[in-house]
Amino acid sequence: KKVNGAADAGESPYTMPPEPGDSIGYFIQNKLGVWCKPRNDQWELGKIRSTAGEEATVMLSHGNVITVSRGELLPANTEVLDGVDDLVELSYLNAPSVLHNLQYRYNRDIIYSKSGPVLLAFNPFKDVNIYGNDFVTAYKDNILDNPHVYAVADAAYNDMMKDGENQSIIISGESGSGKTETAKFAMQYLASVGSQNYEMKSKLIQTSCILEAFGNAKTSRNCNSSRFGKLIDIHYNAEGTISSACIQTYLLEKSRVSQLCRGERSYHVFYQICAGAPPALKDMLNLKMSSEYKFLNQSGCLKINGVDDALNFKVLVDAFDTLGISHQDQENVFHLLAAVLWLGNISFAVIDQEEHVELVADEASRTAARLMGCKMDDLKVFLSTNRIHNTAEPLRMQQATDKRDALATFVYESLFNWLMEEVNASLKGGEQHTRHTISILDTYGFESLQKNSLQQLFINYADERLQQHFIRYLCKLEQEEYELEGIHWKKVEFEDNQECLDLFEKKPMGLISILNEDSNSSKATNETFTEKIKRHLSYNICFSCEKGAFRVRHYAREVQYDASEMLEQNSDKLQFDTIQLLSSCKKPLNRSASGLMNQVQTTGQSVGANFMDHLFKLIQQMENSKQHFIRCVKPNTKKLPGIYENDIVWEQLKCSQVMEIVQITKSRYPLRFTHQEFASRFGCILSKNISCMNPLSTSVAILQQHQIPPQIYQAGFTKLFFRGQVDVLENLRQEVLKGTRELENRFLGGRV
Ligand code: AOV
Ligand code: MG
Repeated sequence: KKVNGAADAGESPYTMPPEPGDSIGYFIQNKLGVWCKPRNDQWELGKIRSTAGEEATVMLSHGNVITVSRGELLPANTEVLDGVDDLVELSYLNAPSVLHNLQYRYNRDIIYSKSGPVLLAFNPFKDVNIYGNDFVTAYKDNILDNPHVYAVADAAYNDMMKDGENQSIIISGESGSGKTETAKFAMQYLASVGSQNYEMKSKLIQTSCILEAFGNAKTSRNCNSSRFGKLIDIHYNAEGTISSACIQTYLLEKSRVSQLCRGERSYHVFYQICAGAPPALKDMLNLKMSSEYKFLNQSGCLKINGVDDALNFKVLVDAFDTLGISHQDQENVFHLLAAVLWLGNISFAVIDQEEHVELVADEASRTAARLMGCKMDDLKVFLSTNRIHNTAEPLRMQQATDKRDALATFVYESLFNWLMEEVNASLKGGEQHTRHTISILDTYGFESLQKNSLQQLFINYADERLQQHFIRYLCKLEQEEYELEGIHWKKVEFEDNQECLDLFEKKPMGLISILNEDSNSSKATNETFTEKIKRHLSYNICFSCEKGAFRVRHYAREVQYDASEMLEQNSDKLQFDTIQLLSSCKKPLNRSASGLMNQVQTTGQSVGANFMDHLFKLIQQMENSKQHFIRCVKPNTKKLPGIYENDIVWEQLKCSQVMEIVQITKSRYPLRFTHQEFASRFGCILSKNISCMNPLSTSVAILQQHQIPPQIYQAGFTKLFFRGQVDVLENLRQEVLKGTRELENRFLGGRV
């Protein structure tokens, strides 16, 4: 039987505010504030003066009077609600009201707001002085409890201690919206509350500096853009002290080592070492200024405004020291960085009629060989020829430069991976027993560039996967439960990106399966690959294909991908001669490369297959934890403080389904018991004899006897759902229990 408590919600104090669309008549009658769009799609606040038929005359806040169609008006919230902490508190939920509320806060440097369970973090593009030890303490001691990344980290920590459950903090948002900064603040908080161990705390905080030097770069959207994804796991013992930590990284953008777009930079560390290495180190590495290296000077951008690369080199070395990376290892790292730069300067000369080339023996090639620890002759053979079985086939210019770039890229990738292992070894901690984990996820943001390659395809696919996870957790699961339980619920429609995910994931013929299959096949070419995806995927509305390229309609935006090099990029196979060359190298290279070579040789997986594996493990780990969501928002594309562009903000709020989440949160039933749980918990306060009643009848009898207003609960098939607290019942229960105890005590007392 279904008991529908919400059916007669009529004149109760719990009534929800009128639905936005229905209430305009009421606004007109009472001459209340409304939003209207007099021109250029900008919403303005006004008051209705009069109406005639379908038209309304509105006085705007700056005094102008305009006439608009009634249908274009939206109700505004009273001024008392200006700048509320949580969008759920707004009586009227519509685009201008939400935008106004967030702008009201942003203008006052209140960059954090809640939209139900999600923390919205607006990028201030300036220092807002709300971080540091005093603020950490204030959130820890509950002196402050307004929306803040510290409050989210605090909730995660407290939930972990209270419920003994793993937690994760999932940070999303587009490129440059502030994910990495937010992740650092969360980590700073967690390191402070959970560490009596000063060494561990400073190590954890210093890791960011190493990760960013080697994995971040200036792009057109963000001067410190993360070019890899990361998941930081912080492990705690039973007392809530950090026992160890571990950082997993995903899919570093390797191509950046050798190819840059105009105005962008390679990884920060290259500029740091060129600017900041002390003279002795410079001599040892034969290091020049950044402008001397082709890998760095090709993009016409060597500096970032306001960033001191030389100083950051010192900071990096300090971080290495804090993490206990030995001086010998640091020296090896610097050798390899310089080797990569010198490899980029290696040139080739044409030696015959067929335009075959040979490596030029000059400063660049000699220095590169020395720094890598290999023989000059070996490097020469390697870069000027391809070994096919036992014969060496000479290369032409393009092939040789490609091979050179691939080698430099491989060296850098090996170095990055080796460094991550060292960082993790240093964060391992002692023998302390780990009880629970808080994970922080900070990935690359959604990207749509002029030319989008495999890297963007994977970045955007990962973003799409996380979006599905976000929606599933916040919109889908909850509503599905109401539906299954058969309770009265007005469904909130939301954009589901399942169709786009199917395009990528369907087996056996999804985009990634086809890509993996074709990059493992010797017959497939990029042309046959595009033909094949066209044939198999055109049914999907999120997909279209043209010559050498295809388009995907992502939840965020449509992106065109260049398919002309995808198979090579995906297979990423190490040629036998590369392995040979690298194994011939003395320290430092072969130490860092051997790990990666083993990995490449043992798994033999394509980049895509490997990435999918990692992504699924990641999602699973998050699903097995309590999740806290932070959505970062970029208020303008100029990367400047104080500018709030309504349409840019609205785009992002729409993509994150903020309105839908707020709507669901507003009408959700946060408290729930199975009938069995409820009947056995509160059965003691029912005056009737319940022994012959089933749990549902018992529950309903309890609710009716104590006159719980029907609009705050609903009974589903297996559970009771509550909108408000059941304090009244809980208090009665406590009284009954207390009475019983007293009776027992008296009885027992008498006996003793
Ligand atoms: P992202 O991680 O979301 O981009 P970042 O965290 O790197 O974005 O933020 C970009 C820049 O915005 C930072 O370098 C800061 O200058 C500024 N910023 C962000 N948050 C704050 C804050 N809370 N206070 C002050 N400044 C801030 V990408 O990694 O590109 O997706 O791949
Ligand atoms: Mg980032």
